[in-house]
Amino acid sequence: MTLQVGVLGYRFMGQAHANALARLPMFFPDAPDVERDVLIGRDEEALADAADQLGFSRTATDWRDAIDDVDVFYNLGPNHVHAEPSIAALEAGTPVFCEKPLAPTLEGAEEMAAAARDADVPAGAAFNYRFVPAIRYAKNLIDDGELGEIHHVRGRYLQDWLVDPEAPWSWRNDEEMAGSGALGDLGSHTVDLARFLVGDQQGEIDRLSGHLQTFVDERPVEGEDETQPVTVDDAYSAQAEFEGGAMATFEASRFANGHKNDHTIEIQGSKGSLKFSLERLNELEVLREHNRGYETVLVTDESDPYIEHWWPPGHVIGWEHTFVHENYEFLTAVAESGEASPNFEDGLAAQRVLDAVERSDQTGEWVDVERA
Ligand code: SOE
Repeated sequence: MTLQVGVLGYRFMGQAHANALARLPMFFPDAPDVERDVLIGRDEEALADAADQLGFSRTATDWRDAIDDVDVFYNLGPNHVHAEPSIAALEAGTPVFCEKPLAPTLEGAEEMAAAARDADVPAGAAFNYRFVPAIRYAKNLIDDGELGEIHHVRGRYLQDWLVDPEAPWSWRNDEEMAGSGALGDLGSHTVDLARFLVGDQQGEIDRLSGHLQTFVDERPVEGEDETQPVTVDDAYSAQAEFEGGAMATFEASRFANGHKNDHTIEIQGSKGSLKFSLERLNELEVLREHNRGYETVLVTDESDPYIEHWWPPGHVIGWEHTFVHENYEFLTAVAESGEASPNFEDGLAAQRVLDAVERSDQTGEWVDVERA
């Protein structure tokens, strides 16, 4: 059976996922067959061009016309269009795959997770960094007890595309459309990785203290003689505690001059430690013995997670491959009527942490992360 896929959104994420769908049959022959069926957007002309370029058979300017007409619905639009179409698709019994953060607000994420619970179909959350082979390798080390009891988690995600005050305004700078800024866009990834890596041992993030900052509060609108207010954070930081007692620090910025897409995570445990950097995503630094220093493990062997599908050992893979892996897992869950992982519950759990950072920033105090 061929899964007909409907995709809302054709810019950055639309391209990343369309590329992944095209690569699947070439590199993952056991993946379900998919057809890039309908591309959904509002601007008819741009949509037609994008459908042509990205290999979709047809277009629709209203998601309502497409959601129960396809086997899978991908919601890759801006954050404020995540909830309504995703909930409607789930109610129509169509599996949904949604970009992160799940919604602009915790309330929206709760509604989406509730719709996913009621629906008997997979609802996947797009945390692509879980699908970096080195991250899977790290998770296996932690699960096998090689790091012992986890004491510290440090995650930071640094970009610098807004450091110029003349950089144009976009929906990512607007609270209504995005929910939050660096916090939701970047922090959601780091929080998800932290949960993914140590959550089985340490449980959820229990409480935290957070801080948000906006450095430039209005920006020019591209091609127009006006500015728009920036109503989200440009950067956030937080210190947190897991239920199991591990301490965490998190940070993200769009003003980290010199850092383009620098996502790092470090974990220290009683028996060992590890360090990962997205800028060197084929490597993992692992410390296995106190005082013996870190060894660099090259995660490019056939035996490493997902690598057998690509090139001979040492022929590195990149950022776009993470999308292929995540599409493979999600579509396999759809074809086998299995569980998506990560799913909307993971999206909601991350959103509870984002919400706690915002509440703590407002009160200036430590706050508890909301519970299920
Ligand atoms: C832009 O800040 C962005 O593209 C995020 O939206 C992505 O989730 C992240 O992977 C890279 O940066």
